[in-house]
Amino acid sequence: MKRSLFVLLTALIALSMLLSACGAPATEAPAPAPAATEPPAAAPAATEAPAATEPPAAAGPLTFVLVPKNLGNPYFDTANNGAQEAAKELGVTVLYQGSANADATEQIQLLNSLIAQKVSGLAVSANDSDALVPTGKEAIAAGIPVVSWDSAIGKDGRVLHINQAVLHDIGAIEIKMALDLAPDGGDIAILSATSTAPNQNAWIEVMKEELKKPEYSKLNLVEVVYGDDDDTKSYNEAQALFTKYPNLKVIIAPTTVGIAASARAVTDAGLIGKVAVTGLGTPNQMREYVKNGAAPEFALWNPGDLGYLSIYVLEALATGKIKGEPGEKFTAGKLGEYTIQEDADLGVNILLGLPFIWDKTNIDDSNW
Ligand code: RAM
Repeated sequence: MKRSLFVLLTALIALSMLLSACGAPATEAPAPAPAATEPPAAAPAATEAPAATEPPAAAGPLTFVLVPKNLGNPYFDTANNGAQEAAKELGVTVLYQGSANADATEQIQLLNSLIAQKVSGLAVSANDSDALVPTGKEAIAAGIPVVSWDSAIGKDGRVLHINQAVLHDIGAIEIKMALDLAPDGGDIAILSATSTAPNQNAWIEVMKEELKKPEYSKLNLVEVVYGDDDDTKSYNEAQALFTKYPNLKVIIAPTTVGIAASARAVTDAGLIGKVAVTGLGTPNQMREYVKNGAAPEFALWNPGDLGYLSIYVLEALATGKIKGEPGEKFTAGKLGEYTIQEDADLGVNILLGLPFIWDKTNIDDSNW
């Protein structure tokens, strides 16, 4: 990825502000990014969230579907809580439907059935960027607005992508945390989600670029492995890393499933203090591992806000308030005003804000 020195410097400044807990909007982001000065609050729990298997309403008000990579992941459940909050405010119905596995083929089958049911709009966290493009195109041709959120569908298969944080910041913050945890350097490994996941793959590319910087020269990336956002597979992959790399110092897991499984594996193997885990996690899943020292610090944005924003965008598209063109502005309830932007990596997109770091000083401040 080509970035100017200016952009690198501004990203570094944004990062250092984050790390000193006095964040400000990322300077490279044209859209307003809320400052990450305090831990993201929980979105209220959904009281009337429809069951995942419930079919969309046949007629009447707008029915949107929030599609995660897979079901059974607290990260996506939290996003759904935010989506249900937006649904109530907007007077629309939001169904939460996903496949059992984080698998593109299963996800495409689900999307085809939702297109056939003529839902009013789709918000998808993609299991594969390219594979979902024809399905997204088909939906758009059928008059169903498609946005991706969390993990992007290729540019032609969605109107726009709702981006959780600046891509570069997410990768860079993870390498920064790895050095915090292994200041003398050593072997590090990445335990990711699926090998096709567009979001994790983009962050891993950034991490590899970051590792070329002189300040990270002591960190030695030995392998990238995939736990498929499946708890058992992620746990087993973490264990295999301990065996294969006896001097492993850090596992970076850019997935909420992988980081929790890795921290549990470190704890079970009695390796706390020898191998540290970091990456992207949810506070409730990571609290015990922050406290026992297996995962002293990790980062994330607020998935509840991401789900909330996705539904506001979908409603604005479905009702013609916006067309999904760069420069258009709209207001997303409690989150305030956003401007649609366009960049080389993500095409047309909307930026939620900044990632946030949790450690033992603030892990009890968030309950989601
Ligand atoms: C998992 C999923 C999701 C990702 C988070 C960080 O829950 O892979 O796509 O954004 O981790």
